[in-house]
Amino acid sequence: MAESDYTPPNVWKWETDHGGPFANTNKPTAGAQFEKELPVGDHPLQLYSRGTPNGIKVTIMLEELLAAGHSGAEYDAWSIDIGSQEQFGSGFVEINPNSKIPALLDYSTEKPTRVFESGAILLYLAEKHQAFMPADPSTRPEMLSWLMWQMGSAPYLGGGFGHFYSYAPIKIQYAIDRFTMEVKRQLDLLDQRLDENEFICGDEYTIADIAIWPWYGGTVLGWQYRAKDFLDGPSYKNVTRWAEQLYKRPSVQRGRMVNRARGDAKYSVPERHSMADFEGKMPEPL
Ligand SMILES: N[C@@H](CCC(=O)N[C@@H](CS)C(=O)NCC(=O)O)C(=O)O
Repeated sequence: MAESDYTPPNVWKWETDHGGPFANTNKPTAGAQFEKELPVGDHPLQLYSRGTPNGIKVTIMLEELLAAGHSGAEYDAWSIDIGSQEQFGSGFVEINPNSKIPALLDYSTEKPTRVFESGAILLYLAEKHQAFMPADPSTRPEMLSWLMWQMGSAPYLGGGFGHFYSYAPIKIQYAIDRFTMEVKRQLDLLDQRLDENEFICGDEYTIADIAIWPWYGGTVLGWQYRAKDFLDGPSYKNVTRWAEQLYKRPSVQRGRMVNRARGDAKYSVPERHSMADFEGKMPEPL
């Protein structure tokens, strides 16, 4: 392995350009950077998001709730252009001080309720509508365990593997090896789990599946970082079976289209305010 000629200084200093596609987005400080109000639609739930794996967890859940007849889950999905730093506008920061999509505002409560962090939003919606949580309370800790597993693990896949394999301006073998190892360990874990279980929590489809699918399903299906071959995706047969099975669900297909900002326009619904927004659109084929 090549030696690096970098020695960390005693105190790190921020340079405005560290390179890579997120050089303009990332700063070592938090808080609003400019004044900007958010739009508000007619529905009880206002979602401010983007069609990334963390964003589509929530739109899949909302589409599932609506398909299951929970009319209180009607929502407006507004697009936050994270590439243009809209997540640092004052209105968005009021809902999510961490400046990351997705963020939800629920106007059906006495005072509007803000929820940020995709896992918290899934749990909030599941509890509110008593849906996509295990019916048997004794299975609930299993669902919570996998939900928290996803929230803790996906940053290794996204911020670690995806960043160094796909986005970093230089390819660093040490970093790619380290995060590839961990991601393959995670995929092996899921593969073993899905060998004995139809869904993550057994025979019930829950928010644990909805949280895990966009990241790990997206990886074996070849959407995340185009790394299906590099990670030998097809060798994770059970994850692939589960990922394909979930993508047959119309709600998952619709959820993946909402706030999608890249690719062919016929696969994306930039903003969602009603079912009519899906007219003329179709899910991206596998
Ligand atoms: N743990 C957070 C992570 C959210 C997150 O990282 N969102 C990304 C898009 S997937 C984002 O908003 N990035 C913009 C930025 O980092 O400034 C969650 O699950 O909600």
